[in-house]
This record gives sequence, C-alpha cells and structure tokens, in this order.
Amino acid sequence: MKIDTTMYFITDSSAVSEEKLLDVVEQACKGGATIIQLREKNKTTREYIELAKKVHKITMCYNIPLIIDDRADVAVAINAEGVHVGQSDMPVDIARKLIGQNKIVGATAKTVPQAIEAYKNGADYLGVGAIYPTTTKVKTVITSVETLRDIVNAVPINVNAIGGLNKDNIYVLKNSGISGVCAVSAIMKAENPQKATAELKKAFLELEQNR
Ligand code: TZP
Ligand code: MG
Repeated sequence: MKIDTTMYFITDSSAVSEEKLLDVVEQACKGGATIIQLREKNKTTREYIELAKKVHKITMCYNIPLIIDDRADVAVAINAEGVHVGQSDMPVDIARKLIGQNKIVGATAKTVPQAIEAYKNGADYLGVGAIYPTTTKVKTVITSVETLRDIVNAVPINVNAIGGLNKDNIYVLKNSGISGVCAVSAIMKAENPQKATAELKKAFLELEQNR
C-alpha cells in the first residue's frame, strides 16, 4: 500500500490530560502530519479503545491515517487505518492477517535482517532508530545512520527515522533515503504543536530538496 510517512507523529499521553492529548493530535493534523500513531503503554484494553475512538474521530476529519501501536485488536475494534508492531510484539504476518490486506502494518527494525524479515512478512513501512537518545519512555538502542541507510537500500518500502529527532538535528539524515521522520516529544512537548509539526515537516522536505 502507498502511504505518506513524511511527517509521522506519535502520541505520548503519559504526562498530559486527555483533553491536551486530543488537542495536540488536532494541532498535528493542522500542522501537516501525514500519519499519526496512538501509542499507549499503560491503558486497559477498554481505555485504549475509548481513547482510540476519540483520536480517530479527529484524524478522520483531516483524512490522516491513524495507526495503533502494538495492538491489532484495538486497531480492528475502532477500524483504524493500521497497526504498528515492534520486535517483541505480534509478528507482522499475524498482525496482517488480523487487520486485513487493505490496512497498514508498520514494523520496527533495527538491523537489515529484521528489516528484510518485516518486509517479506508484509510490512508497509519501517520505523528505524533510535537515531538520537530519546526522552520518551521506550526500550531502545541507538541505530547508526549507516545502518539506517543500509536498511533503506535493503527494502523497497518506506523507511522512517525515529528517536530524538527535531528540526535542528535531522540534518544527519540527509541522503539517507528515508521517506520521513517520526517524532514524539518534538511535537508533544512543543509550546505550539501545530507550528512544531509544520517546522519539522518543512525541515525534512528541505533536506530532501537539497539532496
Ligand atoms: N522507538 C524508538 S525511539 C522512540 C520509539 C517509540 C521514541 C521517540 O520519541 P522522541 O520523543 O521523538 O525521541
Ligand atoms: Mg511495540
């Protein structure tokens, strides 16, 4: 499936109210996010579904695909556009079976073999990182830009960089061949999330232009 992962916003509700989270989602939509992931680590299934419905209502107004992190069942429950699975989550092929052929399945990959496996099992895009140390709660290790480039060259699907990225540090991704950038805190923690989204997207597009 062809998807636009240019500006991939991932939520983090851990330090904000639900009202604030929904506001940031709407601002990211207005700022030009091309795809949004709802990422929840501490919610019950019922809470995850309730929140996902509210977020989906917003993203649908802007025609932006909503991806649910980790949980294919929650994605199916709310008819989200996709699901994202990490290396210790549900395998890509099973997520694909559950969610269906017309939906988006994204996967995390930190090595070329992981990337090839995810692609062969039906992933539509890959998230690769962390490129920089991150303040977002996640179990991850640093992935070099060299590995990122090797992954881009190894698979024909969209590859996005993730981890500590902001408008002032993404220059390291120049000529890496990635399809877009993922960001949590650069948008979640911004004073003006709409502006932050627009600026990060612009910085990425400029990087691409000057290749
Ligand atoms: N996977 C690798 S790094 C990361 C995830 C989910 C978190 C990225 O968050 P931030 O705030 O953009 O560094
Ligand atoms: Mg996961």
